[in-house]
Amino acid sequence: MKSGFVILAGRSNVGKSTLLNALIGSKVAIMSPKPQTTRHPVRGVLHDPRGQIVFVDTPGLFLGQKDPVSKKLNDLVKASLDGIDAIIYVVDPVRAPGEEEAQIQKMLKAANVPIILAVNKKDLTEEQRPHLEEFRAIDVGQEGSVEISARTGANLNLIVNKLFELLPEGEPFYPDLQLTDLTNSQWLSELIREKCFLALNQELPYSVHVHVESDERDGRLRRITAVITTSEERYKGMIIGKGAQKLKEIGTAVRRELESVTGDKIFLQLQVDVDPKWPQRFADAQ
Ligand SMILES: Nc1nc2c(ncn2[C@@H]2O[C@H](COP(=O)(O)OP(=O)(O)OP(=O)(O)O)[C@@H](O)[C@H]2O)c(=O)[nH]1
Ligand SMILES: [Mg+2]
Repeated sequence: MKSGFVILAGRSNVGKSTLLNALIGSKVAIMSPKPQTTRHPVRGVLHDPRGQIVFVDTPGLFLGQKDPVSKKLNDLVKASLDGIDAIIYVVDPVRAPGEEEAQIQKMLKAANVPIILAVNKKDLTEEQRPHLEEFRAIDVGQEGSVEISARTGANLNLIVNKLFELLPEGEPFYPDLQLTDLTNSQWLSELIREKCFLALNQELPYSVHVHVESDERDGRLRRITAVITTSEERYKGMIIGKGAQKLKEIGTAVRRELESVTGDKIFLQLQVDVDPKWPQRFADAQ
């Protein structure tokens, strides 16, 4: 049997988390059209007759902001390259490569780990992927290149086959049924954060942190209370919205998804708090 750790690396918003979920066949990581969605290196476990692959989804490298959260996220990406068996380098031919891509490639070349280049979003037309040729031409010394769609699952089997060739023999790291290293409460916080990202405008997402305060079962009813913390008073107003409409929209989206995944009836109470120090606290806690 084979086993090993494989990291998903690439700049922000290229589809790493979408790819992780598609590879695992279950929603382990949250996804959104906004940059910097992923904040923790989330693990997803693929169980296969050939062995076990532990995929590590990372925060995208993001040079846009100099706040403590972004800096910490970039450090996390670099640190997670330690002790892994292979890298899937995910790129998005919709956007021009630029400085972030150059930095990632420098990091990857220095890592001395087998790389598979995954050119994502194959489901889009060639016109929608104007930078396809530039990305096809990337040479980071990769073992192979695959054009995939994380959204439709196209060609993901080619990645998995290649990985089983590359990975060492070894015992599985996780028990048979375990798909992720996130606890229920961590996953729940992430789900709430995803719904915030989807409901809110561009500048807000980096300023949102979610903590689940309680999660109790009462027969088939599950009662959850969670606090959404943001760094400024004006953001709090935006999250709550006129007549609490926005917060209601976020709550409904969380409840719907949770009910469909678990089959439970969900009672969800969301509260919004302001704490200007949370970004620094987040960075310190990592
Ligand atoms: N058309 C298309 N869109 C995709 C595909 N994969 C991901 N996306 C979209 O790209 C956006 C970003 O996806 P994520 O999976 O959150 O990207 P990420 O690389 O994890 O981003 P960060 O966590 O911010 O680093 C989302 O809107 C996805 O729906 C794909 O194969 N095709
Ligand atoms: Mg992500």
